[in-house]
Amino acid sequence: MSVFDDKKWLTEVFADSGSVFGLAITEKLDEVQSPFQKIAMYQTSHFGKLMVIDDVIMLSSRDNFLYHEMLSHPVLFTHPNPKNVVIIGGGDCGTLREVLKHPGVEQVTQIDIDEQVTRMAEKYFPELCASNNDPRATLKFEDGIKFMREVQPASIDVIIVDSTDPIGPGEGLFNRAFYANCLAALSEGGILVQQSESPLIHMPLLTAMRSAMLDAGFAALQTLNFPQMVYPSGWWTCTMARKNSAFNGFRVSDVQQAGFATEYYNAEIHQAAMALPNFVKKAFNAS
Ligand code: SPD
Repeated sequence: MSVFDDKKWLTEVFADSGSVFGLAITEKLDEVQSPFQKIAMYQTSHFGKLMVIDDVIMLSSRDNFLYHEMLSHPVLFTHPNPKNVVIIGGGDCGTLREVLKHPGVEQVTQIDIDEQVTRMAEKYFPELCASNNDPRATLKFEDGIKFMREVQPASIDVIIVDSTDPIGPGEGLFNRAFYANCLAALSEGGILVQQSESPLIHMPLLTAMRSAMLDAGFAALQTLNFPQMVYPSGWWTCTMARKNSAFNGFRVSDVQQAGFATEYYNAEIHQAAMALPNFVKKAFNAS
């Protein structure tokens, strides 16, 4: 729930943790009500443009690189040879841009239910959409849950779920049935990665996601943590779930020799993101 008040502060209230996050706004730029959700755009004083969906902050120009890089590069450098990648959600195209930096990726299909998110991103975050015309990219605007139910089994190497919180259209992306369809869609050794909220204030959701992934039949899980100022608590995670086999590190020398630029991600960050605090390990072991 966020409020844009007449003092030009946009504040998002996190009732479940009794906390609030705010950004100074200089102008409301746009608002559309799509068939699925309300999408608003703001100009902030210090964080560039800001996209808010159903009153929940999605991304800012200034710090989206953290989330988009961490949702893309760790999983792509963990899989031995990812060629076919599917992004569920991700309509702002920031994750797509990162995935397309990998020359070995041959095909990326992005499925976001709401075309309006991409149209708004093209207008207000053109830098994130700069690679949308890459011949390897296909943008579909349809239900990602249905897509995953119907896609050819064992045809995808990496699935990235870049969704909203588990409310509204994103709700069905956080349960066992969806994960079971992802598992079937993945090729041998394939990996699903999903944004998995804050370790500090969303632990019940994070442990429920992990349990649902294991219940669906995934062989191994790995949760990575990273900073994300504009999300609740400023501390966020993504969780990787692997088909058939355990996690066994990542391709460190390929990261070090990657011929593309990143702002946050590197081999040391990847290593550090895998380190979990004791309270997180305890919660995972207990669930
Ligand atoms: N609390 C908001 C979490 C939103 C996560 N997804 C954002 C999508 C950015 N591509």
